[in-house]
Amino acid sequence: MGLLTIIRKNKAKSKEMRFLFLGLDNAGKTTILKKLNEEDIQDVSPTLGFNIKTLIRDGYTLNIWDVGGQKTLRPYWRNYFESTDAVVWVVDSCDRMRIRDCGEELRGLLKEERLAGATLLIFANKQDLVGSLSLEEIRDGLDLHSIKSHQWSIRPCSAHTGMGLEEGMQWVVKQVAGRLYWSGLNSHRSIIEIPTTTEIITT
Ligand SMILES: Nc1nc2c(ncn2[C@@H]2O[C@H](COP(=O)(O)OP(=O)(O)OP(=O)(O)O)[C@@H](O)[C@H]2O)c(=O)[nH]1
Ligand SMILES: [Mg+2]
Repeated sequence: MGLLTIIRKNKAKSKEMRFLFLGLDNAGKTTILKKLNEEDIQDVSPTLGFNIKTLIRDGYTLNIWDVGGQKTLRPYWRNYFESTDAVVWVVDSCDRMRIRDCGEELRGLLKEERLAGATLLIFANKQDLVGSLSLEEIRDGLDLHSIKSHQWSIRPCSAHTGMGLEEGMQWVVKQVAGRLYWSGLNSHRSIIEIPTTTEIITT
């Protein structure tokens, strides 16, 4: 039995996944996680260290690390990279001023060797607000098409209304499960999903 098969079998027994929620400060990471966990989202304050949440989805236990995104905290992100199965990159769709910064931080992250195999979900959050950037604007602002190293998908969502959250999580769980527990799914497929017209781009 090969090493990869043994690892897959052990992982399959525990059915656990490790997710890392990252993004600039104020993007909505903590609010998204609270909403997914059916907690009150009224009084969310900036994360100065990290939060851990455990969610069960599709029979898998998701151990989720939510790390503060303030500039002074970003150098500490690397402490959380080990054994990460998926990165959920949360974007504040109303933060036009920092969309380039956001792209640069994301590109820096994707160069990390320890994240090499991780699936990438980009949540375009705060879509409930008037004037939020469209999915295409965020895709271009973050230059997502240049990402060839990771399997990625960008999804619209709102932590306040809950729109798009479960769908996004379903996608990422399915991709990680496909990679860890099954070998049949395609890898390195990139998808952009737009709420009204769905466009699928395969790179
Ligand atoms: N309208 C709207 N506001 C949101 C949404 N998601 C988050 N917010 C608000 O945005 C602010 C920041 O949310 P947080 O969840 O603290 O953001 P964060 O990414 O965890 O920030 P850090 O912990 O500093 O990295 C809060 O005031 C939230 O209520 C959303 O989908 N819509
Ligand atoms: Mg937070």
